[in-house]
Amino acid sequence: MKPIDPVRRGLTAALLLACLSPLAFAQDGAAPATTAASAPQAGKPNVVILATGGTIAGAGASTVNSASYSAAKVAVDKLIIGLPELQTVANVRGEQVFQIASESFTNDNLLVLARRVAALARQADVAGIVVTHGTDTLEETAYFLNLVVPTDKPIVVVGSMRPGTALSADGALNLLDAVTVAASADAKGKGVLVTMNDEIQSGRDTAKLVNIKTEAFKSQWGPLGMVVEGRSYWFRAPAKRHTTSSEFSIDRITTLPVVEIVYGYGSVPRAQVDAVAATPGLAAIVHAGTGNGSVADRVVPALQAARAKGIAVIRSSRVPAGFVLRNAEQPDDKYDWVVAHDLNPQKARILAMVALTRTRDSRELQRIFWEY
Ligand code: DAS
Repeated sequence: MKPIDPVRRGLTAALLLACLSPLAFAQDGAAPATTAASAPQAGKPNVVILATGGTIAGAGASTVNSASYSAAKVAVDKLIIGLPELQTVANVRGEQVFQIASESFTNDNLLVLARRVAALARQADVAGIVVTHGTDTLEETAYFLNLVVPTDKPIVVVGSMRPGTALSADGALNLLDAVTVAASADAKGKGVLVTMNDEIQSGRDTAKLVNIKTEAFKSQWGPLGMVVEGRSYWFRAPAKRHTTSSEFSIDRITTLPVVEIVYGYGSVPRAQVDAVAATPGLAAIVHAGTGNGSVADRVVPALQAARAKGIAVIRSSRVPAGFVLRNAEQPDDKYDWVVAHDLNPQKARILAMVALTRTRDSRELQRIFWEY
C-alpha cells in the first residue's frame, strides 16, 4: 500500500467537512437510502456497508474536536469516497439504513437492520457485511445480530471514538479493518464481530468499557484476534451459540417483547422496581444488581411481586466482569428467577427479548442464558 499523502489525507478530511451539505444528511435520522458503488473488480469479494450513523459518520468544527462534535452527519457514500483504500480490499458499496446517534436506537431500528443484514447475507454475490454504528449501543446491536441472523458469512459491526475530522481519528482504520475482516473467508462462522482499535472482538462478548478513549471496547474473555496492516490474525473462536447455530431467526420475529432494566445501588427504593413493573406489556425485568447480582432486601418483594404477575426476573450485575452464579446471592430456584450468566444488563435485555419471542418458561429461559 503506497505511503499516505498527508495532503490527500487532509483533502479527505476537507472532503468530509465539505460533505456536510444539507443534502448529506437528513434532519430526522431517517436518511434516504443511497448506494455508492465503484466499478466491481473481478476476483474481489463484494462487501456491503450498512450505515446507521454514530461518530464514525460524525464531524467536528475543527481538528481538535475529538470529543465534542456531532454524530451521524456524513453519508455512507462520502465515507466510502473518503477511504479509497477500501477498494483495494473488496468491491464495496454502501446503503444508508439510518443516520442516527446510537443512544437513540429503538427495537424497531434493530428489527429493520437485522432484516436488511439477513437479506443481504442470503445474496450469493455478497461475501460479507459491515455495519457502521454509534459506539454507545454498538454492543447491543452486535449481540442482537449475533442471535438472529442465520448466516456464517462475516458480519462486522464498527464504530469510532473520534470523528473523521479530528486529529488521530480512528474511524478510517476501524472501517478498513472491518471491510478486511468482512472480506476474509477465515472470518466465516465466528459469529458477529466488532473491529475496533486493531482488535477483532466477539459481538457477544465485547462492551464499551471506556467512554472517551479509542481503546474503548473490551471483553473480559479477550479479543478473538487482531487486524494488522490489512491481515486478520485469529487466536480463539466463540464458545456460545450464534448465527447458524442459533435457534432464533429474524425471519420469525415480527416484534420484540417489552423488557426493562432496573439498577441496584445503596439505598435503592423498592418504588423503582414497582414503577418499572407497572410498565404496560412488560415481559421481563433485568435487575442490574450490585456485586454478584445482589438484590437489596427491600427490593426482593418487588421482584417477587413482578414474578407473581408472570414477569420474568433476570439477575445481572452492574459489575462489568465476572458472571452471576445461580442460587448464590439469591435463591433463584425458590423464586423462579433467571441469572444472566456473564451478560451485562443491556446484553441480558437483548437476549431476554429474543428468548421471550419463543418461551415464557423460566427453566427454558435459563437454558437459553447458559447457551447464548
Ligand atoms: N453518540 C454516540 C453514538 O452514536 C457517538 C459514538 O460514539 O458513535 O453512539
